[in-house]
Amino acid sequence: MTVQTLDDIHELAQQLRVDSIRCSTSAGSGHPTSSMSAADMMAVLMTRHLRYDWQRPDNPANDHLIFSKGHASPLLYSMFKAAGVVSDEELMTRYRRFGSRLEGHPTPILPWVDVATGSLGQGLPDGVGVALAGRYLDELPYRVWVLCGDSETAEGSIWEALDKAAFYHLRNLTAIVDVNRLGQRGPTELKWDVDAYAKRVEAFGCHAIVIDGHDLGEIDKALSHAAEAEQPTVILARTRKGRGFSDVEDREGWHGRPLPQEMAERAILELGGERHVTVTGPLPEAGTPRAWPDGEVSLPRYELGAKVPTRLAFGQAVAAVGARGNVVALDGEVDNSTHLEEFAKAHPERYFEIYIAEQHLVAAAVGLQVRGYIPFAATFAAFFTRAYDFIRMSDISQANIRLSGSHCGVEIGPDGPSQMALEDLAMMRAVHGSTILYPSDATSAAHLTAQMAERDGIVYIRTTRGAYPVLYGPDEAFPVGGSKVVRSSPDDQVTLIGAGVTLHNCLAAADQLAGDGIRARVVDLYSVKPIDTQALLEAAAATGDRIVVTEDHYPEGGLGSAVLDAFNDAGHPVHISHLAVRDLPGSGTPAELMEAAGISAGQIAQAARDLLGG
Ligand SMILES: Cc1ncc(C[n+]2csc(CCOP(=O)(O)OP(=O)(O)O)c2C)c(N)n1
Repeated sequence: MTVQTLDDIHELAQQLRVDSIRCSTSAGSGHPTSSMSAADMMAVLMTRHLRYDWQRPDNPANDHLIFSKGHASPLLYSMFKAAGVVSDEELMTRYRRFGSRLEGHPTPILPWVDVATGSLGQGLPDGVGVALAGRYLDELPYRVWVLCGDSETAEGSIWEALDKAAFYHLRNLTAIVDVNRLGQRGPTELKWDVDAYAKRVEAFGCHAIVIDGHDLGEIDKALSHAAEAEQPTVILARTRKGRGFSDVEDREGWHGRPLPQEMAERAILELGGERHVTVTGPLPEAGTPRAWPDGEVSLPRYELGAKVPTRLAFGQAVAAVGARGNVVALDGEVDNSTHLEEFAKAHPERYFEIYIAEQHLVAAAVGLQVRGYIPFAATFAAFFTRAYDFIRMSDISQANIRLSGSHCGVEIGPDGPSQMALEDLAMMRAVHGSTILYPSDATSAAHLTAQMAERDGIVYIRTTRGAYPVLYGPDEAFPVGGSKVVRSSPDDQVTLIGAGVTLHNCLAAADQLAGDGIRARVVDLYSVKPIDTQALLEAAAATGDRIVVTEDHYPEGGLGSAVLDAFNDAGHPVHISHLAVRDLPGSGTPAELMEAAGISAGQIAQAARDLLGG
């Protein structure tokens, strides 16, 4: 049947409820009541407002629909059934089953899903990123619709997102908050106080519309208003959890519980039985994204021996890579420290200031890459720890994002430990499929930055605050997964491995050892993940398995762990001498702090002597 009138839409909404119950009961898990409260809104949206070509999810003119409350996947997948792209059989037999694309929470394995959700407070921030792309880059009139839970709005990231949406005048963004009064364990903080929500939304600069989320006419009007608003709109819809089945409607204790078979049968009866309505909603008008022309990428060149911080080389290189029209950059209000300001100067129209909101920094990058852009987001490495759940989820989103963390380690000196990243390598190594680059000089930093643009997944570069000598000529190659033997001789006795500032300390240590007649091989491990296992094995073979690894990072999960894992995985376990920051640092000069941490040149040399038995 064709769904046109509000009566037809009511039928569709009941179908969405029935299917949400059927699929979760058949799976034995899922969130039917969270789906039922939002079914009326989603029925009106997909019938009259969501301009989406279901047969062509890659149509650039399509609207975007994001379920920030990803646990309402029964509702989303029931919409896919109603759109005719998922069969009733698949929904009933595959939902939440092993190997199925209909996972417990939505992921982009499904072609109609942009981003993975399920960790609450992330879908709306991601949607802001997509809306930024629509308004400022694609220059297409598509809209971004995001369904949020009311308990979800306790997440600060929701308010970071609304703040940025208002700042960037994202009138193409509509959040629909399903105010069903209940969260997981009971009532939410604000219950049905929709006026309090409205005040908060307006205080953040967005347009608030309060409606009865079960009145189809009101929903229709609100969605039309949202499309015409000058600012981002937040629809605050008062609803009832479990709406449509009296046994569970507005009752506590039914969050995340499928209905037992007998209850499901009664619920389906009360909802008017099974239906198999298919909807054809509006299609987007044809449109092509603005083309951003590509220029020539000409990387900065540095003189051997010149002292240049790797963070500066990163900034200059990313500005150069910005000659490619699809490269964009996002700053966490520290671009004069990370040197991302170089990109801002060169390409202001593809630069987004996110201010001090690191979760949003990552989420906006994820949203931008949904539309095919290549985002580089930069802040102090320490502050990415705050966005770790967003980084973790971006991996599940199969997102391609590039992160640059500056000011790593005790090397930053007087600012003290609050500004020092000493956990970032461990954190980033643990991300599935991530790439981690840690250059020691400006030339390698520039080349690795350029390669970041080419590489899929979560790509992280760790940069250093201080200025150290350029070690490599401008035409040297730095393949990801490689390393450099910076110093060697046929009769090396010990291998010193470092990256970033510790490579310079290793070189100084090798000089000291040479004074004692000891020959040290020095390896620049600029690619922490993937790691150059072959080079490590060769160095171990050449130096009798005598290896010192030194890192400006806590001992757990960093360079030393990466080296040990590589040897272990290669079936050649070794015992290394591992110098790392083992005590809580304070303030001081870089030299004082590295000495206190035991990672200075003198301490590396001593560790080498100890390995050689004297
Ligand atoms: C960051 C995060 N914290 C906790 C959870 C666990 N959780 C899943 S759903 C939920 C309650 C959500 O309530 P609400 O946003 O009101 O959505 P509703 O199901 O009521 O529509 C919670 C706490 C989660 N998924 N993500």
